Amino acid sequence: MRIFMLGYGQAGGRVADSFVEFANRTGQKFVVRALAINTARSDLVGLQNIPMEDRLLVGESLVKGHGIGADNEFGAEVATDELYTIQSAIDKRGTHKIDAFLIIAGLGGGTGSGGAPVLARRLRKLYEEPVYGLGVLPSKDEGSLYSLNAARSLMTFVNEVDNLFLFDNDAWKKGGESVKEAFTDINEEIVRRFGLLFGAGEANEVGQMVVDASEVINTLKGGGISAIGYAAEEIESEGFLKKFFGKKGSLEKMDSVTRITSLVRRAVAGRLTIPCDVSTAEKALIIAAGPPKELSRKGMEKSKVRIEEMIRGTEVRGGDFPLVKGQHVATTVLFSGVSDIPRIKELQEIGAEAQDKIKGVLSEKEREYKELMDTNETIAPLF
Ligand SMILES: Nc1nc2c(ncn2[C@@H]2O[C@H](COP(=O)(O)OP(=O)(O)OP(=O)(O)O)[C@@H](O)[C@H]2O)c(=O)[nH]1
Ligand SMILES: [Mg+2]
Repeated sequence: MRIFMLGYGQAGGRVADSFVEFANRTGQKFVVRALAINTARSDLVGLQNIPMEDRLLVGESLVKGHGIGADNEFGAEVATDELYTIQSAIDKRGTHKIDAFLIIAGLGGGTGSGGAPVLARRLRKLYEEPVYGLGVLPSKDEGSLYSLNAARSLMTFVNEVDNLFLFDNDAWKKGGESVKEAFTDINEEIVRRFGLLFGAGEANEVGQMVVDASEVINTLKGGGISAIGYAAEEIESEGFLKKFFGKKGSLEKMDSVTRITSLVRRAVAGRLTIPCDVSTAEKALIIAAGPPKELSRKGMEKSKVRIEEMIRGTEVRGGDFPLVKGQHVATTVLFSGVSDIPRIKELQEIGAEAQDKIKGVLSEKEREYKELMDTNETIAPLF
């Protein structure tokens, strides 16, 4: 499907940049245009793949290109002020060839966390195409301000988009590695998963049951939060198979069915973009990618039945993403409208605690300051 990507803030810009790199590297055409929007000039300069003319600095009169330091209310204000500029930047690049918008933002910071929901609301008013969000959740070790920002932004963002994909940095960072060191790896994981989803329907090759953009759109219809599972496996060469199993034939045929069903099982049981209870999902979409002869129809049908038994809803779609020269078979399972997400509860709890603490500190500071000033009654003020 053809996507107009908007990377808002640092995380948003970097992830969008990784998508452009991925699309260029793999020859996929799903990124029609990618626009990076930020209040920090240095973040925009640091991008590597989004063309210079598609990097938009906003809020310059307010913050002089220095970012907004994790103040997401301010981030929302800047976005509101700059909506017209952003909107014209989008219009100038053209939206007639697209199937959907995707607004990507880190929800823990200020610029993207505050700006993304504001932009989503405007885009949904202006365009008929669906507007999706991809929200990156902060890691626990980033502190409670980030959790508070994420909890607040999330609640707004989910209502302003047609569907919100979540990705949890905390679930994905590796042990011993700080989140910052891990960003390159994490962003690669993000684009691999979403690349399969968005790339499907734009395949350059023909196949039996190719996934269409409308199947992705219908799975996402109804809104809420979505999670994605993924698994991949390298294909053994035929020489390898012959050597170990003698003549191929029935063995290989059987194998392609089992391969798809077991890959789908692994995609579901493995780490999701946001850990959640998938049995609460309303809809699901299974995509199998790889060389056409490996994409077993029977394997797909069996997997669809299995996922249907697993989720609350009944709408399970499935299809192929043929990649003639692929060396791997990969499956992606999209769970749409999931409702049991422990990490959101956790963010809300930490956020509420932080909010109380901030209020407490403010009133204490006021009282102490008053006391401090009251003790110096003998000194006359300057004015
Ligand atoms: N996955 C991923 N997360 C990132 C990346 N860069 C930053 N983050 C996360 O995004 C959150 C911070 O948001 P940023 O995008 O840096 O903030 P911003 O939108 O630029 O806003 P301000 O800098 O506060 O003005 C933190 O939770 C980071 O862990 C990245 O490249 N990849
Ligand atoms: Mg920033």
